[in-house]
Amino acid sequence: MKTSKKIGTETRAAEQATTIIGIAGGTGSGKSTFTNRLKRAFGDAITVIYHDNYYKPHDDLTLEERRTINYDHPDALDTDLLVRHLEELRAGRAVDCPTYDFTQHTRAKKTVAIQPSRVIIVEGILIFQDARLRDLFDIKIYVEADADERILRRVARDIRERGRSLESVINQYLTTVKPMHYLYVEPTKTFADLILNSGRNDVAFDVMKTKIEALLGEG
Ligand code: UZR
Ligand code: MG
Repeated sequence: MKTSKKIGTETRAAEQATTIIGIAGGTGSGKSTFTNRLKRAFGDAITVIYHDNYYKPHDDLTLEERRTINYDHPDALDTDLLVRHLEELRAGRAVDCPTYDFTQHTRAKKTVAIQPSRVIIVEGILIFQDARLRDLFDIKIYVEADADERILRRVARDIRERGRSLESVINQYLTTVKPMHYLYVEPTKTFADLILNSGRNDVAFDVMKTKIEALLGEG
């Protein structure tokens, strides 16, 4: 929350009123579930942006080739675009957010208009990896879960929702997801203001709900 004094311009006023909350954690940690729970509690009063929607498109490659890309490396994401969008939103301007088709491993055609709001939640495995993003976040939360629980959730989800086979999930997990998690995701826990226990998050939810209510009620 960039409070402090009024500086005069409309833009600056909008900037001051925006609090950006980053929610990170490994794949399958429950970060989307926690984020969605907050979104359900506040509806249109808050905005949620998923870094997952900012995976770079690879229209020049075939589906087979796209399946082999390392999506757990920071370079797989168009973080420049996300940073620009957050700056726009903080300045009080709406943005057109890309969307992603996980079954086809590419950007989907439609975009979603995202309106500026007082509270913006940004969610993703690698959002604390980028220094520019870290600087944009007023509150950083890391959702912690054991690796066995994360892979179990991931298997269930990727088969059910992302059109994968058990074999492909296992293969992807061992070749990229797991090594990249320990290289790029887990070390960013150190940047978190709050580390939340995935399996026991009712208290954390209440704390964040109270905090957001206070932010929305302010001035
Ligand atoms: P969450 N991912 C894909 O599987 N395919 C893509 O085209 C783009 C991303 C996966 C990515 C990462 N990795 O582990 C996961 N791989 O989406 C992040 N391999 O999403 O946090 O919701 O699990
Ligand atoms: Mg998710």
